[in-house]
Amino acid sequence: MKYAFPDNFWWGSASSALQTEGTREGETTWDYWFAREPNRFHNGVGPQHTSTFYQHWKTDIQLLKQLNHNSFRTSISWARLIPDGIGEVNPDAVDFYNQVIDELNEQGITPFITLFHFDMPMAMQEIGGWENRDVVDAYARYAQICFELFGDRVLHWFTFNEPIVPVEGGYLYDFHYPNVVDFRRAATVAYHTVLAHAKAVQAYRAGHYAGEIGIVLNLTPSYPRSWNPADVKAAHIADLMFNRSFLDPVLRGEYPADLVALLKSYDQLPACKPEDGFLIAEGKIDLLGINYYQPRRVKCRDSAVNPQAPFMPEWFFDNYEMPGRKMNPYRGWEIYAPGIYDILVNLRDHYGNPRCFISENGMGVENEQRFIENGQINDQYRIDFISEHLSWLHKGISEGCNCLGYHMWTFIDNWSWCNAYKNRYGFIQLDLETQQRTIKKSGEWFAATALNNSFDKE
Ligand code: BGP
Repeated sequence: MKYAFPDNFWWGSASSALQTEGTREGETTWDYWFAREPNRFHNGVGPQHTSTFYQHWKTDIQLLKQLNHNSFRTSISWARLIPDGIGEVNPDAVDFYNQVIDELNEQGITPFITLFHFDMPMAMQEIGGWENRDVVDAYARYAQICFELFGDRVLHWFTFNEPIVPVEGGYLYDFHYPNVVDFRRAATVAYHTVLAHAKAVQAYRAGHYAGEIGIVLNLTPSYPRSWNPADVKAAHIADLMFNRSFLDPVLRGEYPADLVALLKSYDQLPACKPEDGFLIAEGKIDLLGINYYQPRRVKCRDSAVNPQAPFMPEWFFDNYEMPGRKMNPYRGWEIYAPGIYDILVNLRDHYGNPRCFISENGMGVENEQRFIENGQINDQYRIDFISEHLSWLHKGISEGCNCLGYHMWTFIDNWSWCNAYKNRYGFIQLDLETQQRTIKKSGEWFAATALNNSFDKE
């Protein structure tokens, strides 16, 4: 069967500043943490060893072109642009981002720019990070500076990438700095991130810039083990905590009442100011980026909660291992392509069918060298993964969902936070020793699909 996509469908990929650029003036939480606990990073490889985009941006953009990208998302590094977070703008950073943006536009590749992709300037973390409302204001100033500097040529802005991940990693589950385990502080961080998002949207609207502004959320559809009411309730609470805590404010301009009531009953609500509600209502977006990697399967808890243990989302559900699920064993994530369709249908039916696109989807695989044939990685598994997801996305579009594009994670194999270079996601293989780039078979497949605006699949 032929799967054809609407005209002007966005074909591209995503990356982020910290994971690709390398060499940087401003310190981030990642640099700080790596210097203290290198053992937390796979093979002790830290954020200075990335795919050298700062040096190779021009040839890398040529490669994007070869992959027939018509759009590409990356982020601006707040710490590079304003090394102490709040002070002077670094002119070298302005030059760098101007060159990248201009070159993308010249090559016919529309730049999609994220303002914050997990890379908190250390100077901002030192004053409390997202727990401090001064950091919210500093971020709003940074966002406004970006709009002024680049807003004439960047028409698609994203305030945050996966804002729940620093909440989970840094304040609940110990996989980002500052390695706190405290739900109330996590809720404060999440809440202040929403305020920061809303302030950036407000500034963007006030400046009457030419483009649109949105956010990128990692949506994990929450599937109950069964239709038993106890399982359904567990899935509902997981959905409130992990999806709707950001989805509702940015699309509806308010939090779900039952999430607020639940947290209130456990005394976990952050401190709110009366004017916050108006601000959040002004944070409604033009465009939603959806990162989809895996579903969340849950069931009602098997055991009673230990009241001495820290309050956690898992007080309300157990994770459920569905028999027969298909796994990506390298990342430990379930592969479930229909999830992409379920997300789009949920947005269509419950959120007014917003303009949206898949801003990340992908498959990280370890030791891909074993698949080299005639000098090229034959990653047929990645082609199968993409085409399967695209076929479900196609079904969503054919049923009226407002999905405008598909971006893969990622372009060139890059540095993946604590996993460093363990799993490779790229269309292009990176040789870590020589920094040589070689297009994988999936890159060729994607280039053809983008060129034809369609692909064939049985
Ligand atoms: C997303 C992030 C990316 C990227 C990707 C792959 O959550 O937006 O930055 O890293 O996941 O995940 P990982 O690198 O953890 O394997």
